[in-house]
Amino acid sequence: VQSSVLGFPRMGANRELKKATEAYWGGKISKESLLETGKTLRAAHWKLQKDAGADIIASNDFSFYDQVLDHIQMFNAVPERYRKYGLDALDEFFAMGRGLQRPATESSPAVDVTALEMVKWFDSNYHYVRPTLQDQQTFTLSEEPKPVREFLEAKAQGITTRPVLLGPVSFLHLGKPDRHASVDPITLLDALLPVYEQLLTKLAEAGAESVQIDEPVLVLDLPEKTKKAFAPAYEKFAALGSKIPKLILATYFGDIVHNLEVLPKTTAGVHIDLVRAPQQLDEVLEVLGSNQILSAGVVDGRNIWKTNLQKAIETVEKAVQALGTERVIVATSSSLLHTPHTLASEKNLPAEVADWFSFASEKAKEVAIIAKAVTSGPADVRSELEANAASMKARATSTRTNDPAVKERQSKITPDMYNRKSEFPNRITVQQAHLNLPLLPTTTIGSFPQTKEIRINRQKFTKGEITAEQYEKFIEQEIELVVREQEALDLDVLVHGEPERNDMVQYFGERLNGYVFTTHAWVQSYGSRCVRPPIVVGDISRPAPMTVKESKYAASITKKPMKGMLTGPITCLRWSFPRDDVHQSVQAEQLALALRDEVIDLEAAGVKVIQVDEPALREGLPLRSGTEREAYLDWAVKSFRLATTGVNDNTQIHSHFCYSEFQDFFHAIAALDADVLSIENSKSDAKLLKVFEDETYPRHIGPGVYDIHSPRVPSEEEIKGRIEEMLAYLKPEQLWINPDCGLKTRQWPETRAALKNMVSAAKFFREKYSKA
Ligand code: THG
Ligand code: ZN
Repeated sequence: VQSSVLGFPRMGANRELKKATEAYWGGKISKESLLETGKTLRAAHWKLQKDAGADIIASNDFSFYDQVLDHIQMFNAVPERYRKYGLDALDEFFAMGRGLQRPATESSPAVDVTALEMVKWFDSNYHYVRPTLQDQQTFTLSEEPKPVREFLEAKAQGITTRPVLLGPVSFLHLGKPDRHASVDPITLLDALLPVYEQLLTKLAEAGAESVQIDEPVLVLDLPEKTKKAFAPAYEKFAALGSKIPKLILATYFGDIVHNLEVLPKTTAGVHIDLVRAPQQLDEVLEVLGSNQILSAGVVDGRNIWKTNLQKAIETVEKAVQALGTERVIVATSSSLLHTPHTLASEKNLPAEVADWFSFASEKAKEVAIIAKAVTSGPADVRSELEANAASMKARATSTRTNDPAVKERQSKITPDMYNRKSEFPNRITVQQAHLNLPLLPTTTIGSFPQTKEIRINRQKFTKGEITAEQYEKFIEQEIELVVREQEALDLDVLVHGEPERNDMVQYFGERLNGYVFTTHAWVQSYGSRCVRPPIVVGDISRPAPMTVKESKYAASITKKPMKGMLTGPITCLRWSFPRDDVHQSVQAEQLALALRDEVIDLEAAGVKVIQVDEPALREGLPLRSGTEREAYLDWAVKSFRLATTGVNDNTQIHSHFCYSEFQDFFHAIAALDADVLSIENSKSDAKLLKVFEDETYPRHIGPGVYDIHSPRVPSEEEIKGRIEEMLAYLKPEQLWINPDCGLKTRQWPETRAALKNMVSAAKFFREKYSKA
């Protein structure tokens, strides 16, 4: 039995990749220097996995931004609006990832292009860049394709890797037609396959024995035509015989039982996720071709809990009984991209708790141990197995995980705790009187630029170089600055800017019982951006108010309404590493009770508007429709309501969502009963607005009027155009004007400029309606 890792995190133990990439964007380091950092990291990560004992190690899992974007460029599926500038390949790549706005120079014309759409990778907190395809889309293979380059690079280092590719069906299914195109991506399969053929041939020539070809869309409900695409694609590959490497078709994040009839039986092997969907093992074993290998994903690629080795070994042994040792591989459930680099960097975790965790580097060792135990018997790894069993037992029986007071409170939740005091029409009337807002009120989503100064001061405080009083004073000054900026811009509902928060989830995790947090456990979210999810280890409760001091101060220094900012229970849970020993609905309810207290405390402190963000509500949706989805929505909506309905009618509850795929989801958003919603909209081509053709949304709503993920400044005219579009679907009385997400990743000059244009655009329509 061999062991394998499906992919390794790219950032480096100290986020070296993030730092180098941002330095390159900032003009501080050369392209060569950035490329060198990438190379060094790849080499270190291959070696680390090899030393851990993993037999099969992935290459081409590295990317300077996103692996799907790598494929877009490698297949020359770069839209003309980027290509026309004739940029250097790396700059074109980044232009697609994050947009590019650059004045003309003597040698090059001005560049102004927005980013390609970025969407959540299945139900994870990772974002991929969406292939954007044309009606007459053609594909050609780039010269020196990246997977070949990186395979050779590892080979030179003495490691024969297994390159990973995104499969053709998934590549197309995850894509979409470009703005003015109407192509159905999957119909481009015939055009795409020759490119895969060439690429696979080149990989074989370079010496690759096998290739991991990811077809994660097999875990989804697929339209018939997508299902039908598997056979022609994989028959074509099979016909190439030994001209191409052996293919291991990889699926993850769910089961593939509902798609077994289209699972290609001609590949050398199939990888399945047995952490997320252990129940699929029997059925997959049954349909596997007589020579096919099973790659058994038994080490969790999505969470940080130590693997229960005994259980994993039993699962793998079951597969071995059916197939024999030669036809089974022990693997991580998915790429380890979604886990932090190494537990070894964590110096501040309580020792008891640290022993429960396993990050990417430790997981690479786990697959090797499991493979060894199955191959040569437990005696060879006795001490590892004993230590693991002891750790499992310690966690199960720890007092840290169980808090009777929290359980007691959960048992006392009553039905009225899920409802506001009156219905929206009554509430909005008293809120209007209370807040006195103009038509088309303007606001922002909550955060303002996290400047270097803020980061430095936070760091100094964390290191004990400045006192709590000095830090608080600094934060107050920052809040005042942000308030004055917003007053100068003439925004209507202000925010305090969140200078005290590192992250909208981590910050709360650090203030709640039942959580532990890390110092280095970063996970890539998109491009160079990382998050450091706190870890839920036990029952959750709020020892003290978490945000009241800052919001109260902010409200006290302005006459305009101040919006308090909280992260909702589902988002707190989804963007943490949740417990795996208690159902997530229980953890969400505990979070909801803690937030309910916070909401009520904010109201008491004079904060009239409270925004409870749930940007992760949608990504938590089970990937397939059906009863599981309904059950999720039920507890998710309930937890939001539990958190937010404790206030009086005149307190306005806002919520925010970072996505616009509402078609199948609208009823859940409406069921939250939030008074005002702000949602992402700007990059998705008015897709969101189409929902309002069929549905009348009864409450207030602010679809984002510009994309904050890019440094480019939208003009007033551009924003007016957006607002005009919205007014075709929504009444002016219900429309709010706001950017489409928080502004923490932006710089001040562009923020000021964009908001100025936004406020002017809002005023234009406000005047227009007041004259009418
Ligand atoms: N927090 C968490 N998850 C998220 C978001 C978030 N997922 C979706 C969306 N927002 C992703 N967006 C971002 C935006 C900015 C950053 C991370 C994810 C970011 N990170 C800092 C960085 O990489 O420089 C690190 C933050 C810090 O210094 O603590 O800016 O908002 N959990
Ligand atoms: Zn957002």
